[in-house]
Amino acid sequence: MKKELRIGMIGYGFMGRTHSNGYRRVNNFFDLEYTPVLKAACARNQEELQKFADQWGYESTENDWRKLLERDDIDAVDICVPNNLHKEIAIAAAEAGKMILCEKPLAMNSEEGEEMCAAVEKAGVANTVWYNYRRVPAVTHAKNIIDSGKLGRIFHYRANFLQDWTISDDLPQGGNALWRLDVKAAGSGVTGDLLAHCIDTAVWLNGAVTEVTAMTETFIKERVHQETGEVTPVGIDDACSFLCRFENGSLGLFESTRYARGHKALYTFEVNGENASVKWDLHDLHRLDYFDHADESAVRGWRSIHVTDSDHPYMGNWWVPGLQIGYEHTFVHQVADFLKSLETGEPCAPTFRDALETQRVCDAVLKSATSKSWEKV
Ligand code: SOE
Repeated sequence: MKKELRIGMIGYGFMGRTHSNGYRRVNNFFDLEYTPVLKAACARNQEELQKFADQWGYESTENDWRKLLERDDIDAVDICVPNNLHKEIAIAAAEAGKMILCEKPLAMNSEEGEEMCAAVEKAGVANTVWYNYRRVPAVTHAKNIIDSGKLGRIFHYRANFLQDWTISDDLPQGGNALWRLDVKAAGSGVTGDLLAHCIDTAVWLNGAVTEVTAMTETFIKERVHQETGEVTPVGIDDACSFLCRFENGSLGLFESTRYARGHKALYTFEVNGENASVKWDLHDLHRLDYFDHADESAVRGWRSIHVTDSDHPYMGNWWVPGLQIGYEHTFVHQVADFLKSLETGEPCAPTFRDALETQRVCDAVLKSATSKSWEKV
């Protein structure tokens, strides 16, 4: 008989679906002591919520997250609402003794993140933040290769996250699905939404970022607000590029935009070391490219590792070598790792404290874009 982890899901958007899919599928593929039980889904719009609850198999619904936190049949809450609500819900959930799985970014800024860390640490509740790209097998494989020392001294870390979905100037901001364009709900634009992913991976693979210099741009200055119908100034960064230094002496170059026509979600990174390099591309997510200078010159070149063998990270739990998995599996992996952490008592990274580090880099990036100078993290 498995132990139950009774989930209270707050929100029902894109991330509510990816996480629910993770909870539903995890025990089919991973052998774990725990099983998630979809106890309740919570949101204000009952009609939409009921559709979501029926589709994913939640046993009940709540329209007020405070009520959800009062229930003693909920062990863990999953925060899948806009960023401006993360802090209040997370602190209340910690005080209610609930475990917390929080969608990225952790918070609107690092001050909020600090308070959230203090709350979960004081309450001693298990916590994690859904930086899912760490759990693409090829990305975890890159981490293992770097940690084994194969690259030697690292010189460069380069990452991009490019999209094109906000180019139209008649796209409204705010409200359902478009809250990412409203600075009051999101805190920032591409920095918190997209670069946060790149920073989380970078810090995980290459260590701490010490200082940054950045530029941002808001190409479309005013948009209709979906909730009020009024034309209001746009407060988010539509694009952001920054240079940085890492604690290990390497140099970083990051770019993100929602104005790269032709790119829908192109997350790429490359790490160059003295002996070898690795590079990865979300559009070809099961491959890790690797170049090793020690190869005999006649055959030296970039090799494309198809990360689908059963001894590659996570892959032994899926099909047979050569057969791929995709984006949604990264969320299944995160649930598996969270459930495993309950068995072992080890934290499930990235914890709130780990994600606070990313938040600090984001804050320094946004500060540098305004001050036009280098900023320490
Ligand atoms: C925005 O379009 C978005 O959905 C992000 O919010 C996600 O975190 C990213 O993985 C894909 O793009």
